[in-house]
Amino acid sequence: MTDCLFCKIVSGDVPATIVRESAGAVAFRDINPQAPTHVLVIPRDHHPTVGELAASDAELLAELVREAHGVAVDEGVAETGYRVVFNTGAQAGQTVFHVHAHVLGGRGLNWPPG
Ligand code: DGP
Repeated sequence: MTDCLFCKIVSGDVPATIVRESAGAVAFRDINPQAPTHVLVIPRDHHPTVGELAASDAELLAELVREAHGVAVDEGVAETGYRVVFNTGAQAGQTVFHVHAHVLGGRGLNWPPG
């Protein structure tokens, strides 16, 4: 999609600090980190939400989750604990409608989230 911010990160038209790539996914640091590790994992192809992605390409969703775990291993937070979050819909805080997994770690994370 031409006016999608995260599609532009995939194409290289918008710069980002990319930390990991796979055939179907790209992982880059969040511009406004909420934890010492805060990385976004996105599909190269445009899908708006995790629900739509689950229905249309479940294998690609599995790849996102594998990559999220890979980020946690690379960042050294897999053993201590990390969180994977898909904000879905405006009320849940989704602001960019290109599905993305937030990978958060490196500090204690409260539950329930706000
Ligand atoms: P969400 O609110 O769940 O849709 O998350 C969107 C995230 O995207 C938010 O944590 C901030 C991040 N973000 C927004 N614009 C940019 C950008 O231009 N570059 C990077 N690296 N992250 C961005």
